[in-house]
Amino acid sequence: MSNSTRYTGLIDKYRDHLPVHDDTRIISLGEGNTPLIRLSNVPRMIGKDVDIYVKYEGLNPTGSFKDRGMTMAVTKAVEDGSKAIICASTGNTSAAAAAYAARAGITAFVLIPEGKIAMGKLAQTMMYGAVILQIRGNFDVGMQLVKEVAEEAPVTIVNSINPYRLQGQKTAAFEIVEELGAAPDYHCLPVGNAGNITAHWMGYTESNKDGVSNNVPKMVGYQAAGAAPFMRGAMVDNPETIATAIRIGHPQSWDKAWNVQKESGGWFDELQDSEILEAQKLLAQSEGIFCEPASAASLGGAIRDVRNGKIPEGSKIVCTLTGNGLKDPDTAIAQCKNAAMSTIDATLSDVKRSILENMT
Ligand code: AN7
Repeated sequence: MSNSTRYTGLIDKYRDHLPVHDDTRIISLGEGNTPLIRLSNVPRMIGKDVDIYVKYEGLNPTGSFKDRGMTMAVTKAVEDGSKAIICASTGNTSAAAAAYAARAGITAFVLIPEGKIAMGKLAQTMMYGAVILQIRGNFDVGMQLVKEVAEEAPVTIVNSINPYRLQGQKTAAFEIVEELGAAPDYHCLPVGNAGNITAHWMGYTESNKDGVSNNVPKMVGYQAAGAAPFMRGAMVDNPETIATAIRIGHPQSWDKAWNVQKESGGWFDELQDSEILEAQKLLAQSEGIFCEPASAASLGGAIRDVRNGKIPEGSKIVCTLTGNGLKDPDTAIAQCKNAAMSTIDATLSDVKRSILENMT
C-alpha cells in the first residue's frame, strides 16, 4: 500500500463492494468521483423550497456515466481472457467501449444506428479506434444482432445486460450518499434501457444494508415521449426523439426497472422533446452546466414534478446528468439560433458599440 492520495478510479476506491480480486488487472481511466453540484438559481426560479443537486456524470473520462460500467465490464472481460468486446449503442456506450478497449489493448466492435448518433460520440468512437458498424436500423435492432452474434463469435457483450456494467454504475449512488451523508429523498434519471436507474437502486440499497445510509430514495425515471415504453406499458417499435441517447424502444432492463419503481415507491413519466431542450437550456443559462439533451430529461421532469407538488417542498432531490453537452454540438447550436452572436468589423468602435448594446 502506498500513501498516495491520487484518485485511481472507482474500482480501486470501491473494490470491497465490487466483484474484483486483489490481483485483478484494473482497466481504468480515472472514472467516477464526479461533482455533485447544488443548484442555486433553478429552485428560486420555480419558486419552491427544494434542494436540487445535479450529479454531473458528463465529467467522466469519455463524457458520460457509461465509463463507470465500462471500467468494470472491460476489466472483467480482460480478466476472463477476452480479446474483443461488442456493443450496440446510441453513442455513449460505443465511446466508452472504444476508449476502455483502447486502454486494455483489445478490439471494440460497435453497432450504431446510421445517422442517429450525436457528432461528438461518433468522433470519439472513431478516434479511440473502434471498428464501427453503422446499421440501417435503430438501437433495438442492433442490440438484438449483438446478442445473436455473441453466441457465435468470440466477443464479450458490454451493453448493460453484462452484469458487471451495473456493478460499476452503482458506485454513483455510493458517492452521493458519501457526499450528502444520506440518500436523497428523490433520485431522478433519464431512462433508456433502464440499466442506470437499476444500478443506482442497487447502490442505494447496498449502502442502506451496510448501514452507511439510513434511507433510500424514491427513484423517478423520465423518458422522451416518442420513446417511452415504460409509459406505454409495452415495447415501442419505432422510437423517436431529439435526445438520441435515449432513442430506445425495447429497454433491456424492463423487469428490473419495474421492480425499482415498485420497491422505491417512485414513478416513470415522459417529456416532450421541447421540454427536454428547454430544461437543457435552462440548466446551461441559469447554472452554467452543459449536459446533453437526454440528460436534461432528469431535471426537466423533476422541475415539473416539483411544480405540480408530486415532489413536495422540503425535499432533497438528485438529478443525474448522464452525459456532457459537448457530445451533441449540432443540437445545441440548432436550438441557440437566437444566441447573442453577431459578426462585426474588427474595429475598436464596433466592439465598443456591441458591448454597450448588450449590457444588461
Ligand atoms: C446520456 O449509449 O443506451 O437507461 O447505447 O447515453 O441506462 O439506458 C445510452 C443511454 C441516459 C439511458 N442518458 O441510460 C447507449 C445508451 C444518456 C445515455 C441514457 C443513455 P439507460
